[in-house]
Amino acid sequence: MASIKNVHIDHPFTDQKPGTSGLRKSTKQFLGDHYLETFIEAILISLNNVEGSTLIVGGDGRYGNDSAIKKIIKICCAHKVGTIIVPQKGLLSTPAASDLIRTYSAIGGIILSASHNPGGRDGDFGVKLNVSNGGPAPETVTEKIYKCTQALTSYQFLDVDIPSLDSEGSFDIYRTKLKVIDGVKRYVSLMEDIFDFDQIGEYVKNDFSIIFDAMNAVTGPYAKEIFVNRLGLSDTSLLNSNPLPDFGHLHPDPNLTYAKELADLLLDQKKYSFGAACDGDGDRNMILGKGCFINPSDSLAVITANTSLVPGYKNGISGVARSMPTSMAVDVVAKELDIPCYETPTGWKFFGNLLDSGKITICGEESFGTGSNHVREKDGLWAVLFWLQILAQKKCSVIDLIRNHWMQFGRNYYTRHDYEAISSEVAYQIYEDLKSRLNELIGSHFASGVIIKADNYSYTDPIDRSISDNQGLRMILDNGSRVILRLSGTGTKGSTLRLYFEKYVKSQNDLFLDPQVALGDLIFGIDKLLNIKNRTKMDVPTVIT
Ligand code: VG1
Ligand code: CO
Repeated sequence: MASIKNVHIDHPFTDQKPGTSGLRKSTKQFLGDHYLETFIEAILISLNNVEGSTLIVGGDGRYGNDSAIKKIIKICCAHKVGTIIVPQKGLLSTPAASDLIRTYSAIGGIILSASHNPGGRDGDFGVKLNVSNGGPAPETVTEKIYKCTQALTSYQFLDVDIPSLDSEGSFDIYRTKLKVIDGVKRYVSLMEDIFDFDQIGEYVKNDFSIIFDAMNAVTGPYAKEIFVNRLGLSDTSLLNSNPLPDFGHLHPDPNLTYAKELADLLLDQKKYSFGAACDGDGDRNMILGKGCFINPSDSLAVITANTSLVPGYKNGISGVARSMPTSMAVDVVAKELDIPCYETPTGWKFFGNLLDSGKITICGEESFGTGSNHVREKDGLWAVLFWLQILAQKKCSVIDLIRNHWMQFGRNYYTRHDYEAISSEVAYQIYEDLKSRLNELIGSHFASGVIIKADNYSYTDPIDRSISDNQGLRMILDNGSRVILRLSGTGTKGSTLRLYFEKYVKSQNDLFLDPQVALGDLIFGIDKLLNIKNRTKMDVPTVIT
């Protein structure tokens, strides 16, 4: 007979503060006694009324996924959660989780992922909480959870054996129903509702060569079903498509540094017409063409400009939103389409109210994230299919598509420089240095312009009027150029400094430069101002996008 056990711990864990997207720590820390358990207990307490409710649980397959899911089920059973839905093998991408929450009217979902951070015993682990609209928990909820952990010295669990999660089935455990479902089917049918698979299939089979890199993470099974079984491509169009606990030592962050194998195939060897990759939990995407990389900010603008070509959006879009550091390329398109464009802080949770209220249909971030109102998360495979649908309709190459876009709308040159895992003290000094000088910078010359605005970005949510301060330091020039500085909220080692540079160009003669050259004066200017290379002792950033 299964019984509920109460576990007491001596001291609460005081470091369980969720960051930009969930709680992320080293795998070792999460494996420590009671660490995961207390955080889950705090989530269930903070959600209110979990008794009898439905909860979605799964993860990106990284080291510890299966055992963490089983621990969570036991704690949920003790809290008398009504139904727990777990996809087979516990594999669940973040966008698919968002969809399942909405489909099953669940109270929320727990996604075990540290997203684009490396996995394995020596990597990172994480817990993302999504709420009943399918989106990441808003700050009010994460604050409540954090506060709860500060005083939490006990948790409860049902002492019972949990059945294997390897195959579909339905199990009664104490007062809870556990349903292990096919995790891929429902997501793929959602994609089929939005896109014309027949048209994409015809195009990619006949005129096109395509390669998709799942980075040994969660999108492998979804990609196999979509690209091979539904669109009719061969297995060889998939790279790294078996989810592995350590992602095969890959860093599952789809950018030019960490998805180098794919980048080389497209940019150096020019082997394929189209290439794409997704991150650990499947919410990010990188798009490449033959000899051409698509900056994620441009991707958002191209998607927005072409929604009429995709069946799911043929009735029009209500508006768009981008995170503050994302380039204003999408603003230019929104103006042309005469639809509103909102600016939000970094992190998908800030799009939730705008999507729920119908004010926006499409949104995105410079960090390889794009999505729409079909779920409440960024969605990597959705973005890949979106690009394929546009290309199938226009029957053009990726490079022609982006060049034509710039010729029509002008180009927002854009780059992000990341200084990863630097000393927190140095990062803090650089940040505080700029913060303290913001006022005096207004009116001064910088690069090829004059600074007309320098502030610490603060956001008031247009729907619930909640205020989020300290969302990034920004300098805006009289010629529209912007330089932004933020500290990452997803890293687990030291601090990561992010610098964002943007410059708008309309003249047809200046559209095809290397962004590092086009933005050279801004890049030089910020280093001169803050002495970044010297202070970090790094000649070049860890990652340049
Ligand atoms: C980063 C990105 C941000 C994104 C977040 C979560 O946050 O900059 O745009 O929403 O990761 O993405 P930060 O605080 O490190 O800059 V994921 O795919 O890691 O959930
Ligand atoms: Co992610």
